Amino acid sequence: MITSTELETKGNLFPGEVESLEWDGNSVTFSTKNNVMLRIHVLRDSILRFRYATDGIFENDFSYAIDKDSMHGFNKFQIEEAPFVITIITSKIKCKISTTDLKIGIYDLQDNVIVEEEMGFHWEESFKYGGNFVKMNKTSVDGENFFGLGDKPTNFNLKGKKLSLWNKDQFAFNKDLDELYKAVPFYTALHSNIAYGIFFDNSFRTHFDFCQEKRNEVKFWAEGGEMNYYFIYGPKIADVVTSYTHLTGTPGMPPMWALGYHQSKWSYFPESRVNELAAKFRELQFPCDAIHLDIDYMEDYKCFTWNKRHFPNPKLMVENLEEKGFKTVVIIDPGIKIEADYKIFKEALENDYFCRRADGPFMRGKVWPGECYFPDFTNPKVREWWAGLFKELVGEIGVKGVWNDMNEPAVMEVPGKTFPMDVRHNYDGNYCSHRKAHNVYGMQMARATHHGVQKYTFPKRPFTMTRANFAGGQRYCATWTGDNIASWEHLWLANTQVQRLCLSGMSFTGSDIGGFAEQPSGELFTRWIQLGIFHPFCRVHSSGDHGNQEPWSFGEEVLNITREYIRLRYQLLPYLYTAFYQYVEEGIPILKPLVYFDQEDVHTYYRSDEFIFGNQILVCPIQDANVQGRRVYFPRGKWYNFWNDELLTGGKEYWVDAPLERSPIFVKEGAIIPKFPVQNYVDEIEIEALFLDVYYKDGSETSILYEDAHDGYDYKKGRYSFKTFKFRGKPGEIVIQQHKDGKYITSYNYLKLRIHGLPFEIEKAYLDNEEVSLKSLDYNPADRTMKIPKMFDLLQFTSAVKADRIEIEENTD
Ligand code: MIG
Repeated sequence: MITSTELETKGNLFPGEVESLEWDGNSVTFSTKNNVMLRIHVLRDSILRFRYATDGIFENDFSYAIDKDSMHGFNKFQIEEAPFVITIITSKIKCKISTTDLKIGIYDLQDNVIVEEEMGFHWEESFKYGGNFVKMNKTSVDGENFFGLGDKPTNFNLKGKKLSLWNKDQFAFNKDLDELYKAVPFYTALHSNIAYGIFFDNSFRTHFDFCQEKRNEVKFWAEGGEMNYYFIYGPKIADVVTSYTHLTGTPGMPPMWALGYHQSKWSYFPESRVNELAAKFRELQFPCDAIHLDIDYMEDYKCFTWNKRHFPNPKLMVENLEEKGFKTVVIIDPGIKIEADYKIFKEALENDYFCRRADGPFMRGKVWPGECYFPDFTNPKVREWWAGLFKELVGEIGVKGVWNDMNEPAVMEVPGKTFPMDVRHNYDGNYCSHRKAHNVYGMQMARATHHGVQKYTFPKRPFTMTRANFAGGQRYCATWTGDNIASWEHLWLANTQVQRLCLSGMSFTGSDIGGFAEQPSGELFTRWIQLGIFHPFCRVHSSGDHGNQEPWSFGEEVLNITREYIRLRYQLLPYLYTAFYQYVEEGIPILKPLVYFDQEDVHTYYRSDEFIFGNQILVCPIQDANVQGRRVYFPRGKWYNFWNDELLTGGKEYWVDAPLERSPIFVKEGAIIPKFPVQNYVDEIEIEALFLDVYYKDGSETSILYEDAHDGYDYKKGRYSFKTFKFRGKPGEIVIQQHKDGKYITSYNYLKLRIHGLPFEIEKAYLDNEEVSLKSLDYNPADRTMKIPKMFDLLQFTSAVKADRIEIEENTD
């Protein structure tokens, strides 16, 4: 931490008494006697934005994080004036502003405290850098818990932690390390069954203290810029997270292949080795959709070049891989080798696209290619140029995905492992130093790469990923948790970090399965695959210098088990794709930590191994060596054991057997889980029938299914299919009602139903209220499978002749 003496400041300064008040249809602005201004924007009935200025002047209002489309919206509010307090009232919350000291309190309409301020807004002038260190202290009520903040490799619940956000390349990071690759200054707080979120939209290094220094105080502050934050009311965590995700945006649908299995290593070369790898996957019928090429595909690590000795004809190789069902994904780095006749270097130099130091020289630093200059991705012209560079790689050679690395930005052999603070940035016309641009540099590189890949893969969808990111960067790229280690602790970390990223708006994420550094045992690799199949992004990657990490490298048993699990992922693709659609459309995280699933259950505040994949599958990874089982906490509801259909009642813990070939997976009762047949890669076969696994419930449950062409943009023109299945069951009868929306016609005509846990024998079947023979449905009583035409509205199975006609319920979802 920088101390006051270093800053040569006068210490903390506070707002004075309110002198004037103005408002319009969107916001209320307060001015104090000492020239502090506070502007409160009412963005929605449950979202307020707070901005403070200390010299009576607000900064230019610019944010990389906020999705422009989300800034307009409904915002009706009333103002009440009373002595010493002004109250802003929306249809969900009340915000009270004290006119004596500008402190804020926010309450629900029943006057329950959501959050109040301790010291409130204050600041320290920074003589050294100019501007202020801007600070906020809020009161934390007893029993408050905190979640979110991006990729922190620490306990899921952040209570008692003090953390800061400053993107850093941390090879082989360890648990509880603070600064990592991503900066997401957003958290959700939960107390008294009320959740609210704070998004501190400031790209300087930010700090968060969740009751560490003082047990009743939450603080957040930044080393520059404005105190500019969004308050998001729940009262459900789900409302907070989806609202935040809506504010900062979501990506488009990925091509479905990107949800398949990815194989990577640093590095696969030469071409013959890549081809052997591909052949081996197909020979072993181990599903795989993507092969990643790390930095060795390049000539001297120069971006947008190929090592022609190792890859004499990249276009042909990429085509051959494509024919076998593999997409080629390649890495790209921000450092551009200083080499007078290197085309990319020359172009950037001539156009003045490289970052410069304060006094004019270029920002020079060592990375893989040797000494490099670095494009200023915060300059819109640079982003456009960079996007255009993918013309050959993607447009002509046919690479389908691009992986952005080292964009924290990482620099070797220098203090701080990044640019010095004096480096200048364009920041889309809001010129600044690296202190302000550092945390968004990687996001802006990811954005430029994304646009390039999007442009040249058109009319197909792009796949891009990034290591460094900032709030809102989920709009552009998938991400992974970086250079982890092949250890059991890192398997636990992968689980925690991916869940945390899901609660931070970044659902499309995964870890280096098996561990990047060091060598996993076959057991660790197996357990990691068993977790990784439930991560939205599923890739095995390793540093390559500690032995092989292909699934067949650990012997027959590991190969067979991991193949079974990867096949399960491929079977669950329609289910995962549906969860992805809900993320894209509604900002709903693809993985739901238990506290998100049931915040009323206090056990969930610290039960963070277990999570819900999509809406209805409960997963609890095995995270220790040699175990034969573990205790699993089941949240409310009843859950079927995926492996044997045993039904367990939630709200408590159970011992669950988990020999190496069995990881604990459970399905919510009443769920209808859509499945594909096993494939070696996405769209290998035309699906003839979709499987629907129906889990009996005495009661009702709604399930959904989103489908489209798996690629391309037709889904945006209404060519998708969204189905709602409403299950109702009671002893002696089950009913499934289907509601269809959208214009996409699926290739298959039949559904293959399998009913789990049915407590009676089916005697009669009715399709849209007409009795049909069980034989005509190919009904097999042994495993309760049958074949149903896909377009039904109503299905009914009974143990005896049914009495009445069933009325189709209006779809209320
Ligand atoms: O300094 O490209 O996190 O996935 O294999 C290491 C080589 C650079 C770091 C990435 C890792 C990648 C590696 N890179």
